[in-house]
Amino acid sequence: MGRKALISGITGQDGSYLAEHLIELGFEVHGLVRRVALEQPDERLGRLGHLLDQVKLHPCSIESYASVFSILSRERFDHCYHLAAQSFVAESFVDGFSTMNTNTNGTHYLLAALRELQPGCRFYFAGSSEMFGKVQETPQRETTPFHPRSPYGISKVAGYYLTMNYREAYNMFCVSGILFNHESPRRGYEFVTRKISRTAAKIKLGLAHELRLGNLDAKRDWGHAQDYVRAMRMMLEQDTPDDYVIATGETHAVREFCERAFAEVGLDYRDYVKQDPQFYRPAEVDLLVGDASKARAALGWAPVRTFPELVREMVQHDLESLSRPRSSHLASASN
Ligand code: G4F
Repeated sequence: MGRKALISGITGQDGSYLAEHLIELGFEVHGLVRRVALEQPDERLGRLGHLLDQVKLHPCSIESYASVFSILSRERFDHCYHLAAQSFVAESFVDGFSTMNTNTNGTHYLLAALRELQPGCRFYFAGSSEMFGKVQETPQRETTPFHPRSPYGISKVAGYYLTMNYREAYNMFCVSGILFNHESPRRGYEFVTRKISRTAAKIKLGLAHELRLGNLDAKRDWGHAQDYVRAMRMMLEQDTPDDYVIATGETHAVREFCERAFAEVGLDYRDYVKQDPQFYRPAEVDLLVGDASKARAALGWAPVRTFPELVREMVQHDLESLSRPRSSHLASASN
């Protein structure tokens, strides 16, 4: 019998790469999606277009325990990857209530339903380097104290401790991956890397004339999402459950991402990037850089893509997709 995996958030960047990875390994892959995604597949299932005949999608609201319980009472899984979340940090300052509700209760509902119905299913929680927030040490590792700086970061700390509590209290195989920023051509347009790569490509093609950003001095440890989903699966295949930092160990400023992305299309970012107060956050995370040596030693995980390769891939993808005729470019809008 092949193994079965359930992915919440399968329509997102990480969910789509993880689904591909698990299918390649022979898993039967199921995904939880909002009903509206099934009603508007062209807009909402874009990243899964090439996989739709290989995954089974279940309409589900992770904000409803009954909805989660109902799916888990119908299908049994070996792995459950909980990636669904309101993941845009800036939005969490605008609507902290729904961010906390979706991210905290969604995690709790899945854990509680698994405990009730299939406690042997291995559970992965998408933790985040945003939990370190105002960092207490550099680089950040599994033992670094948390100091979240946004409702999003706080919701992830809550999810992390819920996951740990189910592991300790009920002896379930529950782990958190503390993933640092990870990007790709499938990244949502609201995140800074994709906003930069897309707008640099637009400016090059004469479709935009400037790029408005917030804090250019914030530093992030940016890896490639395709490398990071491998680590999620590896964590669930260990003998004992544990939490791991996943990061490249390098940090770069937003300004440097701009510099490289614009250089990729032969432009100087200083001629186009304008700082705009509307994109500043009420509390910023100034510097993130992770130490993934535990994951390297225990999982044998290491990133493959470098930072310059990541920037190049994103900009070239946006340049190509924007250069295509309108209909085909819509089809690949969220690749
Ligand atoms: O791309 P960002 O929005 O990502 P952020 O806030 O670091 O969070 C991402 O990574 C986390 C892992 O550490 C995930 F948990 C989370 O879900 C998400 O995927 O912003 C990166 C930096 C910030 O310092 C922000 O202030 O870029 C700065 N920035 C400057 N101008 C901007 C902009 N960010 C956005 N989104 N848009 C701007 O115009």
